[in-house]
Amino acid sequence: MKLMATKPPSSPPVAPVTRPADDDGGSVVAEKKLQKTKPPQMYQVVMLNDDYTPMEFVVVVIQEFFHKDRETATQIMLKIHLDGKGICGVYPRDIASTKVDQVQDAARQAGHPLQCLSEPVE
Ligand code: TYC
Repeated sequence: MKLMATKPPSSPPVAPVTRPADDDGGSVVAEKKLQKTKPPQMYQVVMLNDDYTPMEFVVVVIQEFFHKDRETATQIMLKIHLDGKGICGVYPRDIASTKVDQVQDAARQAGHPLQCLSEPVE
């Protein structure tokens, strides 16, 4: 059996179509508002000089925990030796904190006073 509605179904409301103006001068601001994630605050791992830790130990630590080749690790070590401190790497907070722990554990085990710390970049 065929039932007739009294009225034909109404069509759904249609959103007004808006088109961007030819001038797209506002598009950069609009994209910024839609961005939900921002890059994390980064932390630099700073190693400190001391008078007792052997240069070779520092070079090996920088190679092992900061994945630098021997030449780069040696340059970083010498910079720390001459300037008093130097940056070994830059990471998100938890990774930087883990690097500090790894360096300090290795130094303690070897009986060296080597110290490092992490601090926010900028
Ligand atoms: N100054 C140390 C020495 O002459 C070497 C050294 C370099 C120590 C860097 C610590 O973070 C350091 N044996």
